Amino acid sequence: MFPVLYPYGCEWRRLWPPCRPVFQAAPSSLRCRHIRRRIEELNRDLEQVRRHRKKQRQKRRESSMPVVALVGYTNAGKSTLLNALTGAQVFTANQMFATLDPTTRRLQLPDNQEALLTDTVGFIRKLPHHLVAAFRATLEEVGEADLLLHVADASHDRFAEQIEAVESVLKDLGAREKNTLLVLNKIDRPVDHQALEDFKISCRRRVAEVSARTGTGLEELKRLIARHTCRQQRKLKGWLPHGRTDLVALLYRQGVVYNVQYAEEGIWLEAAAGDPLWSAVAPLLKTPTN
Ligand SMILES: Nc1nc2c(ncn2[C@@H]2O[C@H](COP(=O)(O)OP(=O)(O)OP(=O)(O)O)[C@@H](O)[C@H]2O)c(=O)[nH]1
Ligand SMILES: [Mg+2]
Repeated sequence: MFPVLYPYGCEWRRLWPPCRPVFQAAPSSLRCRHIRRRIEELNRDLEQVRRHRKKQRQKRRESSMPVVALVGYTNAGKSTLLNALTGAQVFTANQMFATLDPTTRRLQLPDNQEALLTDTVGFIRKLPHHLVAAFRATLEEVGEADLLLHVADASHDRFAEQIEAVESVLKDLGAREKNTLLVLNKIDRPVDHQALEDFKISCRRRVAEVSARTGTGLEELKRLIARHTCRQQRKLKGWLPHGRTDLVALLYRQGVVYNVQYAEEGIWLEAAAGDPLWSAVAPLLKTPTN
């Protein structure tokens, strides 16, 4: 059974009480043919979007930069935080589901580290099914991320319930055990300090308190992200051949460099990097023999 179609571009809820369906007057065979054609077109479009996203994810993997995904209840301030951290200009609004398409931006971290920061569709307790397709992209982003930044609205009187709801969705996605950092946002607004303190004691994990609007706590948040993403990286220690300063430059940009010394034997390197940069450098390293 095909659904009734309403005029293109109209969101039916805005048109309530119901407007007249476009195809109401058309003969049923014509209606079916048109609907089938439209479904085929939409499926083709969706397939193209999927292919494009797959390519983007592939590129990200190759770049070896850690991927950080912003997750959280709708309206928690994820997109505002993405904008504040990266200087992006993603659409934000005081409404549910302002974001329907994940956006990724480069994030500059302390110690010359870089990461990719991805926005996602907000979670809620029960997802309306016209949003399931948009949400699928979020699931893919969550699955690929090295670190999840769980953003919560600390000024909301039900912030603890919202955090719980998001954690339950993450559990359903099998992402509960992922490396996650809880970010309590909107601390510039009046908050229930007692409830917040109680929550922090009961949740027993590292929490960052920030205001994406005023910038409070963002530098500390970047340091925490750097530390968390660094854990994903494997250590490199040894002598690189003389000519490979290109790899040193790459490690400065995409990994963490602890020590570099240029000597007669080559370039002494102590660093950390994620795959595939680690795989590119490690075979070239000569480890010291005692
Ligand atoms: N006062 C205050 N308002 C904020 C802060 N961060 C975000 N907001 C506001 O909260 C509202 C929601 O922000 P968004 O960034 O769109 O929230 P989101 O989590 O991306 O929402 P969805 O995309 O719908 O899931 C907007 O009106 C923002 O201006 C903050 O730190 N302080
Ligand atoms: Mg958003």
